[in-house]
Amino acid sequence: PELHRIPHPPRRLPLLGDVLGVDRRRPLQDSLRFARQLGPIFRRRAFGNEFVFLWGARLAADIADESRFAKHVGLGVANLRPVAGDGLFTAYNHEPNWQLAHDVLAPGFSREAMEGYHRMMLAVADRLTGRWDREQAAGRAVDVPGDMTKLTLETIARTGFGHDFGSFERERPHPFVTAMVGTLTYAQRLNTVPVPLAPLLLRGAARRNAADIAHLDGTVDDLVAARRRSGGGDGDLLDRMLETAHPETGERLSAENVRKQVITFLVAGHETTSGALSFALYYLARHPEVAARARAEVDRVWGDTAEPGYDQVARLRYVRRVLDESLRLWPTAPAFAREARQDTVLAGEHPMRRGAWALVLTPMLHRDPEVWGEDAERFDPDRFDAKAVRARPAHTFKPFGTGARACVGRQFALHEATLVLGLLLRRYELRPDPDYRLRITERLTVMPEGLRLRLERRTAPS
Ligand code: MNH
Repeated sequence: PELHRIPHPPRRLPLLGDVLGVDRRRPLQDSLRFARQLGPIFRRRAFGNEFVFLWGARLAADIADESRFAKHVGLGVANLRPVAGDGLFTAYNHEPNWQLAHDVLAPGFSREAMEGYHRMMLAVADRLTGRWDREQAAGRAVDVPGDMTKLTLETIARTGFGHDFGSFERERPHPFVTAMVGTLTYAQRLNTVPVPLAPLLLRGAARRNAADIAHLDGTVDDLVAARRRSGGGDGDLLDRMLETAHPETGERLSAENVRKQVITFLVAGHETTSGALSFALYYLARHPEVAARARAEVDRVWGDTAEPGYDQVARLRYVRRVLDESLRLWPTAPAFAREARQDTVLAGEHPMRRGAWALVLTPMLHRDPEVWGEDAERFDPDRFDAKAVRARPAHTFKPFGTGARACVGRQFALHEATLVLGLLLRRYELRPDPDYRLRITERLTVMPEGLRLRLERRTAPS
């Protein structure tokens, strides 16, 4: 966008830019603070580059127009190219492998496919409750983000790739997770140093990052080799990647592209869902009246069926609203970038050249008082009842991004998370630590830091 009309922080340093008072480990939370000071569109300068952020509902709705704007692969997403290459999430719009992989893999998220994953999701959730039962019996608090990460990694690995990481059989995170967290953290850190100096300033970190990437590659190559030896799974994502030809062109994914897709889906398929579940459990523990209502719904809809069926998950309307409201306040992929496809004027006000881009700051879009009211900071799942949703303008709730490049795993994530919240609400009462204050860890994604809960087993009805 044309910059001079866009506000920026008042005190800028030469060369360094808007770095006063910022926390290099929390770039998102700094941007949220700037957003509150500077309004619906603003810019931050870092080492000579200007980055435009927007969050006002009118601007966000206009930049969602797919005829004039598209996904921009920049900043954190671009920094992940060495990890995920031309995989679905990091591919440039013009790369042919995007359309090819999209067409081949999207049917892996159809309703029929999802129904097939349901039993496996239940089986993984069973391992979580097994662990939580033991922790509860021993009088220990559970590590919410840690255990949600075990759950969501096992779920995507099992449903998508027929693979078992054995996360619940270990105390510490699986080395795949440690390597993944390393690469996400590194990709975020790259944004906080001048590009030409990165090799110097981040030399040690760059070496560790290369080792992390090698670990991810190695894990994936083993997994693919095992599948090739066993000669095919049951039509899961990995089968699609390896066997399925494009319905029209007959083209297949190359071996190198498969490697990037497997990494992409193992990472994108669990990290953000883990955060979403963790925030939802945080809010449920903090709002016993909401938890009671959600639990009553689970009891009513599921009764005492041992294993809820696929259709019984979608019927948990209120639990789903709890999840939506958690994703409103803390969308776990907290920004996405959009670029102009041609010279255009954003919202009738900001001229943009072809290729110019801006970041949509979702947590602020989701708190715009003009859309969500003066109490936008308050947790209230009723904002997502059908009537309230109909009354809201389009493009005001965007936790899964927008347009052709929006999240392909959305239904997968929502089904998994609603199912697991239902199972946990039915089984436990959640007891928060009264001294816990929400703190957010950032590694491109967001997570509640150090969240632990105590559990009580419910006696009825299960
Ligand atoms: Mn997901 C793209 C958020 C769960 C796989 N995802 C996106 C984008 C957002 C997003 C935002 C768009 C990013 C951008 O515009 O640059 N995703 C989420 C959230 C959750 C989530 C908040 C859980 C909650 N995502 C999942 C799951 C999977 C998945 C589960 C896979 C099983 N996501 C993807 C892939 C893309 C994506 C793949 C890239 C799609 C594309 O560009 O074609």
